[in-house]
Amino acid sequence: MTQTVDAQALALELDSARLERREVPPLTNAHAGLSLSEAYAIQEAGIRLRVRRGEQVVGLKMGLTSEAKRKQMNLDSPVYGVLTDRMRVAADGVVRVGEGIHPKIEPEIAFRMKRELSGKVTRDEALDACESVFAAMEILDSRYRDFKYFSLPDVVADNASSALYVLGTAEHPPRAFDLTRLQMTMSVNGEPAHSARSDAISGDPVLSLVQLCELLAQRGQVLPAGSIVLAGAATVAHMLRPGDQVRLHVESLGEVAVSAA
Ligand code: 0L1
Ligand code: MG
Repeated sequence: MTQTVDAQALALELDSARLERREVPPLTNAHAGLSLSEAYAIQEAGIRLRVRRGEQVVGLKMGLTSEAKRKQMNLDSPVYGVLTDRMRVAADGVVRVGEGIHPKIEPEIAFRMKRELSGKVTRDEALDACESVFAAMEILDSRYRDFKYFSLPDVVADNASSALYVLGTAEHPPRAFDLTRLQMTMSVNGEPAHSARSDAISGDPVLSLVQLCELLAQRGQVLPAGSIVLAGAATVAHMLRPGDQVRLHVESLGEVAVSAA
């Protein structure tokens, strides 16, 4: 497909906004016809910038996997983004709100892959390729003004709003539990803030892996062995404020927490 935008220049625009912690208008304001394929090319150029500065790609995230989330953001289909080692916050660590633009946090389930997965795979094949499953939270931070008035290509170009993530320390064999029926509750300052069952994630978090492989295949890519995959949020995201103590409990998988400063 012909590229009509300068992916490198637009990636630099978003990268500078992230590093300087400032909001920018959605790319589609100036590039109304931005396609999803061009948006992924911008995302890839943005990741290359980070890798050139020493970051290592460690995995992928699926976004917009729950109906609640798609409604919240007024966007209609799942997307993926890339995770690097520097985006990881230690379990029980601190997220500095002032180091982001307008960060939000959301409850997720994550997988560690033991084998590469590519193209069209079945649920069983996806599960067989997983090493472990665990609780996780994603800290999102759109580079766009007000974190909401954007389109699917805008979100994809902005690495699906990735900022940070925190992984639970208890990893479990992927077939140890029915992953569609786990109760997930994210509490803020000791009060339950958002709850859902794990099938709110793509109907089944394992199907997020299946969808991710299909999306990657459209770009001629595979899901590498060793990757961490955030399967997507089960609920809407919570806007982080300094002082927030956020804890996610996932039935059978355990807990993961961070505090905001
Ligand atoms: O992980 C997500 O669901 C985020 C996808 C992008 C939309 C947003 O920024 O909330
Ligand atoms: Mg997410």
